[in-house]
Amino acid sequence: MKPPKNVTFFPLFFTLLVLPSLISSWKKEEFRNCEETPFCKRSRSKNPHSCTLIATDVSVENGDLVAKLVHKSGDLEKGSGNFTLKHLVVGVSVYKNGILRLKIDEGPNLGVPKKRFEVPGVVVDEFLSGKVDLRGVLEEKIGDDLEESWVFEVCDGYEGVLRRDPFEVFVREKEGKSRVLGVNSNGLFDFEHMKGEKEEGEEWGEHFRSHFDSRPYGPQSISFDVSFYGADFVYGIPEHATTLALKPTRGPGIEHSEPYRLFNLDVFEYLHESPFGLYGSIPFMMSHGKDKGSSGFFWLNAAEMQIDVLGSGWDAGSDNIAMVQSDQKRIDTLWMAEAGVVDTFFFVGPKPKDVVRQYTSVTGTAAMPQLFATAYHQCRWNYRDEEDVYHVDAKFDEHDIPYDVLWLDIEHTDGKKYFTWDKLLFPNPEEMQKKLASKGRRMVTIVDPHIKRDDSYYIHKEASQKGYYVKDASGKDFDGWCWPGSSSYIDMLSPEIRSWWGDKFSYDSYEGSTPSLYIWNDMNEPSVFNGPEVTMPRDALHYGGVEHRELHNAYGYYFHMATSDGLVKRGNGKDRPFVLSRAFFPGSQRYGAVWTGDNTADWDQLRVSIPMVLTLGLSGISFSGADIGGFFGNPEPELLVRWYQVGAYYPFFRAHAHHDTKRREPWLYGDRNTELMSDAIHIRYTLLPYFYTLFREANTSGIPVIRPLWMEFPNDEKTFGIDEAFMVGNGLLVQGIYTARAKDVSVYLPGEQLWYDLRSGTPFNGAQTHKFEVSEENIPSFQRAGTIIPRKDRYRRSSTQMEHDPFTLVIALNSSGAAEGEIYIDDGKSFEFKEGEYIHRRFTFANGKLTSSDIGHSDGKSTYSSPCTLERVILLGLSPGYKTALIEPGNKEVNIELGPLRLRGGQGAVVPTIRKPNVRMAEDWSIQIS
Ligand code: NBV
Repeated sequence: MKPPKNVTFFPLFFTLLVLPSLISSWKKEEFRNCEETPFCKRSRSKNPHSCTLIATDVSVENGDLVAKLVHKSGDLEKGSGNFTLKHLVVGVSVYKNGILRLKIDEGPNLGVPKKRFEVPGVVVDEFLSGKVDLRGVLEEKIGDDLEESWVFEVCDGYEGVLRRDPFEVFVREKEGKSRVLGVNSNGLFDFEHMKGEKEEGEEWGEHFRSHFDSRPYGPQSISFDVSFYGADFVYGIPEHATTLALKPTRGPGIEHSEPYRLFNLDVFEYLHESPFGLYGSIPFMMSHGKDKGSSGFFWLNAAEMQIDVLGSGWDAGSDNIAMVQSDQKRIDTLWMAEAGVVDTFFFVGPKPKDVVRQYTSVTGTAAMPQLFATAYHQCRWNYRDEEDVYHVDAKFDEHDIPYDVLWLDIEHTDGKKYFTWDKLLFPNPEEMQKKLASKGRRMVTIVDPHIKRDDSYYIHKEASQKGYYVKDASGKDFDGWCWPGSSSYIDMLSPEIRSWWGDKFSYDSYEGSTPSLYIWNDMNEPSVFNGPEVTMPRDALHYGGVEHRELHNAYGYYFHMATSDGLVKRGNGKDRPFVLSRAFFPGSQRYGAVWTGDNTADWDQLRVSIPMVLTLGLSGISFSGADIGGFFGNPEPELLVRWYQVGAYYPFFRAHAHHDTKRREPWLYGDRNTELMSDAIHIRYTLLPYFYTLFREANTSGIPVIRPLWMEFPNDEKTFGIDEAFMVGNGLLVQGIYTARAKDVSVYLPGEQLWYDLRSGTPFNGAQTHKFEVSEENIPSFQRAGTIIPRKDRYRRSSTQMEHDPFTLVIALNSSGAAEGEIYIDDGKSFEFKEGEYIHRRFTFANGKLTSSDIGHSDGKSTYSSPCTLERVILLGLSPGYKTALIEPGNKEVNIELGPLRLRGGQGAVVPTIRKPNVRMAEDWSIQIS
């Protein structure tokens, strides 16, 4: 969306009245395609083996392998002016747990006009301290090569190879030497080095529509191919609204496809099936295949990137003599970036979860959210005023629907000046927050990075005086149009500026804020209405002379980081922050949640939300969701209900809508629909203990809360292409309904074990596709035999009010009559869990005995105390004949009865139940049935 050109006056009412009418669906021509992006066009037109680089002067330095890359003929290139780049510098290092890092940059001190940008603050310190000195380095001839290459150990079972001529870096299995992952196996590597001065007549600037990019350092792109060996599919590189398994973008039969673009953009009404880049970018891809399992590749680079997935036969006719063992199946990909350096990470897997663990060991695992944040959020642009807030809050109670957070969008501010309140609409913000807090509810306000250029606005005054804004190419504060009109953007690259920004969240500074207020970062791509492609010009300048083109994709990440750190500071480091961000980058998982932006109220967008959230999850960002109901447009009631039923399983569960849409709180569509939406929300609350345990798993291991089926069943080929069904943890399989008036749906249940319908308890065979009748009441969901799922079955107003409620365990027995599961409990808000203040227990059921034992505390003792007890055990798949249960400690015997399954949205099935064991969740106990 763009405001009219030459607007010099941008009054407030313009924002509200005129802008919405300018908003229309996605305008392709407003955004660059590959053809219009010189580096992309150039890289894409390269032929296999056009790279003539060889690695020379190889040596081991400080435990790394170091080499120079030169053309066979000598120097790299004759530069213009007085500058000749002789070589590129290659560094190969190895880190714990099977990770190889490959860095390539311009050689030092050869007259390069500017040091290329390396993205700070993404790779975590723990990873860096896990560097290992290269072991087992030896020379070996690869294939028919004339010269020797260098081989070294990566980890047990895998070795790395730095091939000299032709230059290539790959990882292979030690035994059998078959390859896993490689860079430049097709010889597409290219590195445009910066030049000194322009030659006569040379033009480096670029035009796009009415915008001009001065490109003061000329072209500086990098591209190379990456091959995933043994792969059937590749996944990852969010954010795109498309399938989970990435479709090829080039190759026989594929015409006019764009590469997958990674360039953070505020895209209006995005399409549900497109390789176009959306709000966030994670240059991480993983492969999966039957033969080799999974491997992964990550390029730490914040410049615009374009990635081609090359379909088989893409190189036909190009004389691409395989540099690789020809019998190895593989998927080739081409990675192209406008600037930056090569800083890449190879992950050997071999299981999907290993790759995710390896990737998150580099960029960090997900932050542990507060419990309230994992519950239901109610949002809309905008809840008008305090009265509206109280009304919505009361209606939830009237309809017995729980919710935890009420959100305020941009209209709550005084003229889109963040950290302020519209005094007429919100005269008593503190009181309002306190009233909601008394029911255990929180509020969220929006804080965007564009700052109104208004001298009476304290943020603007300070930022301009201190020089904290991003500068334009001429060195003046960059001035762009956004919601408040003329705006400048805080330079989030600087740690000093981030810290200043963080201080703005202190209770003293942010007037009207209380401890129950949390934050939403929107428009942080950054969105600039009158900028090229609705963002900041690439030649804008950041702290340290970094050009915007070099860090564009990380701008929103630093903003998210600064906000999240600010919330930690305001509470003296005691409370976990909650910040939702629209833009993201690798590492964003450490700072909070993200959502999939401005989707539309239609069925296709409901469907695509699942692969989008799954992709974010396997790329480290577990805490994500899509706007329930669709942001733009008015969902028909059936769509809204189905959206709640699927959305109840999104890790981030929030309803949201554009201000032009009809109000759509869950009680506005008639009693039946209210009941259905309420059921869906209740399911989430019932399963909160399970979700919270999964959030902890994501926090410790990086494994996402919701997962593709193949992550749990990596050997089952039938799961590799599935993205309409998903796993919640390892225990639940959920299938969405994505069409109107659906009568039946086919669901593939993987694995050899049974699956129990979540509401009826009916068992279904695994390794089969079942056709299920579809009811309006719920969407197909199943518990996997062999798992134990913790629930809380009492209905309250908010998650906070459930804190001391007792638990239910649902045991789904496998064919050996066994099952296991976990529960994680802590205070739900502080960081004390980091000091061991939590309960983490494993439940094991075997030989008729259920036992609870501590995990995660080395001394076997939990220091966190909780009064919570176990009120019910449900046994699915129990053979007949069991009558009693003996509970220890206490030597108490109770009968096994038939009791209701008690999940809302079901028909009241009855199942074997042990009532009131009343043991404490924090303690060791056992229940023996006979
Ligand atoms: O702040 C207004 C909206 C917000 O509701 C939405 O969630 C964001 O994605 N925001 C975008 C700006 C304008 C959208 C048309």
